[in-house]
Amino acid sequence: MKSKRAFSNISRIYCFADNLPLCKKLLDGGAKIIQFRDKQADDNFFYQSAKEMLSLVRQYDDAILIINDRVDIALEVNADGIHIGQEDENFYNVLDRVPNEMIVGVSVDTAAQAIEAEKTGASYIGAGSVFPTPSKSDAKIIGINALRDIVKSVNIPIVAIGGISLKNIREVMETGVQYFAMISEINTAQNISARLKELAEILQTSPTTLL
Ligand code: TZP
Ligand code: MG
Repeated sequence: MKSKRAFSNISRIYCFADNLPLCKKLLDGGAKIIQFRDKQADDNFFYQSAKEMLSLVRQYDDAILIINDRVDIALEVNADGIHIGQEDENFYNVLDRVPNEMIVGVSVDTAAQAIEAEKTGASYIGAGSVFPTPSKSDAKIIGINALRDIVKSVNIPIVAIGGISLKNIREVMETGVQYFAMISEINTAQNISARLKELAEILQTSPTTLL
């Protein structure tokens, strides 16, 4: 097993951007972990955007950029990380061909998958979808109890994802999960900075040791 770079412990909020202006708003609002996720773009456009987004992210202290799905592009642009799902390129292969310092995140929906991903050398796990989500039509909903099982099953950082909002984030926090990924609750806010601040304040009410 390769020893992977530690996941960021600077923020507990994991954000998503599919374009540069949105990415800038997130960074200006204090976001430190950004995933570039664009399911529609062709490889050329995705590659150009990833390069530009990485240059932007580099202008902000401690901010990191994780690329969704496209391993080759993450390698070409030398992003901080790659995130893959169970249905993407086999993660044994991915872990084999990325440099040691590159973060590798793996989506799981069961504790068994989480244990497997940890054993293989994943840097972190994305666990969900916790709740119904407007942002991923084919998401499997796992619920809070399955999330709690996943949190208990591994020692690498876990990012909870799917339908997390201001209304239910406290319930998610109670599982002991360290990181919280949100697309719609952050990106559709009128004022993204204010929304990020609000979420960060809630998260501070229960400090968790970040992995
Ligand atoms: N993977 C599982 S659920 C999801 C992804 C990418 C979408 C999360 O978006 P939202 O709007 O925070 O529910
Ligand atoms: Mg994927």
